[in-house]
Parts: sequence; structure tokens; C-alpha cells
Amino acid sequence: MLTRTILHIDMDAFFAAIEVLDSPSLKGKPVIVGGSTKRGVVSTASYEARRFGIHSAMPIFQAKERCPQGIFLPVKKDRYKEVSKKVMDILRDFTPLVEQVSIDEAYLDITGSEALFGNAEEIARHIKARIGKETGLTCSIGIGPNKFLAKVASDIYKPDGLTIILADDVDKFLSRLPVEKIPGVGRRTIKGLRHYGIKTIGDLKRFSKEQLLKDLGRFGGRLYELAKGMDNSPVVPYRGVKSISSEETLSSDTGDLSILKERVISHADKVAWRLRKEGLKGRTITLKIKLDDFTEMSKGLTVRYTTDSTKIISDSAIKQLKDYPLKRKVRLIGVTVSNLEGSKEGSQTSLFMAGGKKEKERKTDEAMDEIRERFGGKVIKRGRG
Ligand code: TTP
Ligand code: MG
Repeated sequence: MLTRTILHIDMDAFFAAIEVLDSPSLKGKPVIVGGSTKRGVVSTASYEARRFGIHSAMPIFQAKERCPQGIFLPVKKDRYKEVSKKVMDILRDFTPLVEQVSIDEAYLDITGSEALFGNAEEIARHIKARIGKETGLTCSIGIGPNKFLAKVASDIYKPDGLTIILADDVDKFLSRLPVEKIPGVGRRTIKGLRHYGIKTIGDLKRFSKEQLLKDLGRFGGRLYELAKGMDNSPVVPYRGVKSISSEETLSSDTGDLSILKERVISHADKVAWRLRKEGLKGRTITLKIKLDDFTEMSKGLTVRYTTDSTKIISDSAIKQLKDYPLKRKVRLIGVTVSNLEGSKEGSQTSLFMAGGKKEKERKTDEAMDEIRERFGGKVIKRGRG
């Protein structure tokens, strides 16, 4: 069977940590974020507040009883989404196979990323370092041979944890784990399992598949597999996404066209690579520019055929750059491809035909992808022409 390396990442006390980030005087204090109405509940609490027994979904009035000195703040969803996007963008620099499952949580299939960024543990440390540097926040990461084990692992040590479950340790690891740690096991299942004296995953393993199926239905079959540490579910990126983009705030504002061109090519290359890895193609290519006075422009060009070609995407973005009257220095630049279509079903040849990509360009992209995968993104620099 195919061996995979899956990483699960979950930000620590996400909403509360962002509030502390935005108001440093809150550091070390019991911060509780939640609905401000009378019947509101706690969204999350800082680890300091959790020591008072406060947790998500607890009514606010109860939290106030338990922790009268707590700092209660309303939910600022837009702000948290902005940080979430930053985090997810960082993750996508390590593999295009990123499946975001909630505002602060994602799975990464890093099976093919090791040649690029080091082994799984090194990748996890890189991710933590970049998230720390670029957002000021901490996260916990779990690594395992599948999504289930990676998710269980990330929960073992929090905050700022890094836990790896090796294939050989799976049994040892799972046997003592309480069944409620299995994602999807709710109160009702727990009650059912208790009835049979099942408390840990080890207990669960004593039952046959037939028995579990009979008593718990389809979920019983899934539990049987999970208890053995088996989970084949794939990491599914871009569920419902409408565009793929790459952008950066430049280290210093510039009006130098040659620098801007070079950055556009680099972002176009990154976007095209992600499209190809994902079996997606897009029709609309948009250059995004933010000037030093924060005015923003993005127009977009629609090409005749959907494409995943680095050359077509960068040519189109550069054309937009040249057409744009640069009256001020540029602060942010990036490339987006939208109007996406899957291309996974097609064969290589039909992809090529339908993609309107010239044979030579396709070969260049393939060769570049191979080099990138073997030696790392840093060695690749595309020339023009
Ligand atoms: P979680 O990852 O479950 O919690 P967390 O990040 O706050 O803390 P931990 O360190 O244990 O991971 O959820 C992420 C965010 O989602 C959380 O910050 C707030 C929000 N949320 C709710 O609004 N309601 C809820 O019931 C839960 C569980 C989370
Ligand atoms: Mg979290």
C-alpha cells in the first residue's frame, strides 16, 4: 500500500490568541471570546482562562461566574479570517495538497515535499517558524501516516506542540487513547460503547468488524478501521475554491519595472505549479497591484482556453503590468488565476490539446516541476523568452 506522510495543523486558542496579538496588554490574562448577547456562548478562551474550567460552547454567564476577572471580548470574525488566510497561504508554500477543514485547522499531504523541504519533522518546524514570524501566533502539529493519526497526534500536545506517530508505534499509541478522541465520536456513540465496556481504542479492538457493524451501523465499520489506525481518506485541497493566487507585500516599495516583472514571473510560476499539481486550469488571469498610497488595482484578462502554463499566465500578467500606468511606487504585487476547471479526468494528451498549451511549453513545465520536486524550489529561476 502507498505510504503517505500527513501533517495536521491546529492553531492554539485561535480567536483568543489573535486578540492578545492585537492588544499585547492582554498577554498572560484569562481572555474569553464569545457571543455578546445574553444567551451567547464561549467561542474560545486563552489557556489562562481554561484553567478556570472555561471551554468552547459554555454559556457566557457561566464563564463569568467561573472567572469574574476574565476579559470578555466579542467575536471579530473578519479579523480572524484574515489571519486564517495568512496561515493557509504559508501552508501552501510547502505543498499544494492543503485541505483546510476549519478556520484554524488543515491537513497537508507532504508525501512529495520531503525532497524540497526536509523530512516531516523539519517541515513541521519550518511551518511553525514561518507562522510564528509572519503572524506572531503558535500552532500545534501532528504527523502520521494518515489523516486520522495526524489529527490525533496534533491534539496530544498543545499549545505549541509537535507530535509524530511513526507507523511502527501506531498500536502502542492508540491502545490507551480514550475513544472520544476519535473524530466523529459524539456523546451518543460514547454511551453506546460504554455499554460494552469500551473506553479506550484498545478496548475497541477486541470487537469484530461484524459486531461493530451490527451495533453501530456504518460508523461501526469505520471505527473498526480507525481502531487499527487505518484511514485511507485523501487530503482534498481547494474544495470549492474559485481561484488560486500568490502575492506578497514587497520588502520595500518600488517603481522599478524590472524588479516588478521578476516578481510577477515568480508569482505566476507558483500559481501555475499549484494548478498543475492540483489538476486544475483557469481562464482568467489577474494581476493585483497595491500602490504605496494603498490604492488597489486588479483587472484581469481572460484567455481563450483554460490554462495551467507558467508562460501563458506570466505573459498575461506582465502584459497587464505594462498596460498599467504606474504613477506611484508598488507596495504589493501578486497573480490570481480564476474561472477554474478540473482537468484531472483527462489524459496527458487531451489535457495538452484542451489546454491550448504548446507542446514545448508543456515539456518545459513538466521538466521544471520535476526539478522543483527533486532539488527544491530555490534552485529554479525561469528566464524570459
Ligand atoms: P479550536 O481549534 O477547536 O480551538 P482553539 O484554536 O481556540 O484552541 P486549541 O488551542 O484547543 O486548538 O477552534 C478554533 C476556533 O474556532 C476557536 O478559536 C474559536 C472557534 N470555535 C467556536 O467559535 N466555537 C466552538 O465551539 C469551537 C470549538 C471553536
Ligand atoms: Mg485550534
